[in-house]
Amino acid sequence: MEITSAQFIKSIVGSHNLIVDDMPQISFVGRSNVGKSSVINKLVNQKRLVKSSSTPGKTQQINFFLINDDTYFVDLPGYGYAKIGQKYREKLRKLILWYFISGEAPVTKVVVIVDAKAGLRGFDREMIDIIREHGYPFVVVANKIDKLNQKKLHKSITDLKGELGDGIEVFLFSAKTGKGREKLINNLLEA
Ligand SMILES: Nc1nc2c(ncn2[C@@H]2O[C@H](COP(=O)(O)OP(=O)(O)O)[C@@H](O)[C@H]2O)c(=O)[nH]1
Ligand SMILES: [Mg+2]
Repeated sequence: MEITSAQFIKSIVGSHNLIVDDMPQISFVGRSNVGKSSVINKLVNQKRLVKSSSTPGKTQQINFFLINDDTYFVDLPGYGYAKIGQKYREKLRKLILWYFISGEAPVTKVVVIVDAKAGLRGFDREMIDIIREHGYPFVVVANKIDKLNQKKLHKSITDLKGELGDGIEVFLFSAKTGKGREKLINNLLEA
């Protein structure tokens, strides 16, 4: 499988104008700064399809990108950025949860992006609980593996898999080097 086209469709703020059509949505979630934008850009081989915000945590839109004219990549806001206010954090949290809980969007897979070194954090766990509760298939991408040596990487991934339990696929990835790209694309775009 390969990604041959990727285009920005629209941003939505709040719960209006969600795209609901017959095309599947693959939704990306992750803490602010884990490299969510970089991972999507690397997957589609474009440097700036997803803009990296200069102010982390300030992206409150849900962004829709059309991939290969038949699938959406949905970039949900990053969560957990420490320096934004509690009230705003709560707003983002609600927006993300609403996207999943409303059940309106035809989500076929959720990609939970974590930092390979840091592993799962509080809101990742909450997200995964919600995703599981609603029966959405999901995979975990451990990004920034280029920053770890083999030994540390092995320990991190063992811990991560241990916590996730059997049957959850973990993809090792580096948005910097492109390592893991092909495997992840194959998983996401497989029929
Ligand atoms: N070393 C390394 N840095 C990365 C990687 N992915 C993202 N980054 C860096 O991490 C920072 C946050 O990336 P960004 O994509 O904006 O994260 P987002 O907030 O999750 O969308 C940027 O400085 C990126 O260059 C990676 O795989 N390896
Ligand atoms: Mg981003």
